[in-house]
Amino acid sequence: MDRLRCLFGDPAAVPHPLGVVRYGTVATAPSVRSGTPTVDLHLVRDPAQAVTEVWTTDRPVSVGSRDGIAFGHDGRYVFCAGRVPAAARYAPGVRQAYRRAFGLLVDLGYPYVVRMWNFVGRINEPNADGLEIYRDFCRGRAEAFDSSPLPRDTLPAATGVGAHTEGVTFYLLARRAAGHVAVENHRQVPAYHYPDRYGPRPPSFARASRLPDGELLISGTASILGHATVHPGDVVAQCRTTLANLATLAADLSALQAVKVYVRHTGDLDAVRRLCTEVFVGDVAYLVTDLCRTDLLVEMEGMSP
Ligand code: 3EB
Repeated sequence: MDRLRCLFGDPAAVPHPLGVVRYGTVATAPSVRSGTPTVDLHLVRDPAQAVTEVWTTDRPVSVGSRDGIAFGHDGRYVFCAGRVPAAARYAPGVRQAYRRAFGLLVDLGYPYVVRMWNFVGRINEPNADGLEIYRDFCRGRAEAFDSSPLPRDTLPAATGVGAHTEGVTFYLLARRAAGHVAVENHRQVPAYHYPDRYGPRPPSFARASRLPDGELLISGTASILGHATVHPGDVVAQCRTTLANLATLAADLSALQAVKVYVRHTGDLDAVRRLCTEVFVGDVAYLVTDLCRTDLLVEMEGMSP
């Protein structure tokens, strides 16, 4: 079928993994391991909560690495992962790493980026200039898109959350062929139009990407209406708003796959899990980490097959 699939489990059980992301207790630079591009993200404190995410289309994969970016591609899709080391200010390193990744996509012939994930250490802390590291990251990312060699018409769906190790790790999925559509959410201002009270450059992402075969890749989604956080301090209400935001993108939330739920406070996990199990049917990964706004307590993403 060649459709893009994501599953949580053992990569060895997948015939042709495009890329593997291990959410666990250590961070490593992306590399090709056991024949597959692999990246370890430090998003878990309790090893029992570790999750391995595997992307595949069931087609044979060619792998490699260049400029610290590990990649796997199968003729239709490429998975790439890169890392920006800890720094006093992130915009230059993020800009450079993104540009290297985009250059690689051009050279490999997969210029249509449909989905990106960004894991930002010390996300809510100030950089050397006092700018919040998430905002610093957004600046570098926006600059990379400003001078991107990629087709300029759409931004990818994305996730931007914290991590327990310093530095920025990112991974992405891109297509060889055009044809995906960026989707916005009428309940939310497009993130790339957020006012500058949220930072010098707005976040560069779309709310979802609709692929030509029908898959819908949904960005990290939070309790934001218009551009404002709603229900600060109330994790249950934030979950309900987030689920309503997801429901405007995907008609049937119970069909979502590879759902990841990022929770700021360990103490909120039980409440979040209770609400999510009422809605999601497939595997759900719960990850405890800081989020891009200090008033956000929960963020959710998934893929509609
Ligand atoms: C939001 O809607 C919540 O910076 O890549 C969600 C998804 C969020 C992606 C990003 C940020 C990002 O603004 C935060």
